[in-house]
Amino acid sequence: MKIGKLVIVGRPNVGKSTLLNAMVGEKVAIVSNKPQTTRSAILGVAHYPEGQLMILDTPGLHVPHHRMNAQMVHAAIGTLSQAEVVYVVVDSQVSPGAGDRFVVQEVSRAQKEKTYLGVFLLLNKADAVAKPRLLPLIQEYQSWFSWTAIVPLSAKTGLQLPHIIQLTFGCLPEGTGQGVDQDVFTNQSMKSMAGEIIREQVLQRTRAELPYAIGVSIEQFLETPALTEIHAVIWVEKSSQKGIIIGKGGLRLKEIGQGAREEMERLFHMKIFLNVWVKVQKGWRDNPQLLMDMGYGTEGASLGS
Ligand SMILES: Nc1nc2c(ncn2[C@@H]2O[C@H](COP(=O)(O)OP(=O)(O)O)[C@@H](O)[C@H]2O)c(=O)[nH]1
Ligand SMILES: [Mg+2]
Repeated sequence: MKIGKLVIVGRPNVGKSTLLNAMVGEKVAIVSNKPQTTRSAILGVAHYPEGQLMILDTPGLHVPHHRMNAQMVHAAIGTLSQAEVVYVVVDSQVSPGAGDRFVVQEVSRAQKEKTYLGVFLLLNKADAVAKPRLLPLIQEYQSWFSWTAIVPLSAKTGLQLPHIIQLTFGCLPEGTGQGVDQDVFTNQSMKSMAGEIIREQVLQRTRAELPYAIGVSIEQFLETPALTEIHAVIWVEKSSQKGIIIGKGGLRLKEIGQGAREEMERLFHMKIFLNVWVKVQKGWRDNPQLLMDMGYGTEGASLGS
């Protein structure tokens, strides 16, 4: 059986987490149309007939402005040292830009320290682009790096997904390891997944600037035979943001809680009692203790030894 360690990097919002979920076949990373949805490296395990891929999804690489963002970018770059295969994901709807160049530079730098078995450029969102428009993109990216292959695909529709998986296993040597159990698909705790699911609901039900200002901590996570009781806090920077999340007559918060509870029950296969508060804490993104509590520490996920 082949076992490969794969790291997915790219600018924010190019579809890295969607790709991880598609490969794993389960939702392990939350997704939204807002940049910086993914805040820490998330491990997903994809099981295929050829073997297993241990996949790290990372926060989007960008020039950071807050301590939280600096930790995110640092953690994302750090994962490159653990990879055997790297996927650099770009959005084929937009021209190659400074953000993509930054990502490729980081991969080039990491490659000086270690030799990868494969480095693929994935032109994601190919479902949304006319084929002739892909050619100039491929030519441009080709001049940036000596890729193992450039593959247009769609994480959303699954277009060309089997092809990239086949190419990936083609790079990996035959191994003797056992891998992890077939029913394991992430290393995240239910507690941290619960926080992420709540954050996804907030991202999906609010607009504009708010996403950057929110964080979720799980204050209590009690498993009983009958149900799992979860008490969570959504942290915001200002009281006006608290108002937005709570909504008229508390309606939006109610929807967030209900949506999150349904998603948790579906993913965890158990009955959930969920209580969500909103609290204002100015500057929480620069507060190391709160960041640790929310799981955005510098440690991040690991692909193991
Ligand atoms: N049309 C299209 N949209 C996609 C595709 N992959 C991701 N998206 C969308 O792009 C947005 C960002 O996706 P996400 O996975 O959170 O990106 P990340 O920030 O790189 O992890 C979401 O609205 C996704 O639904 C794709 O293959 N095609
Ligand atoms: Mg993401």
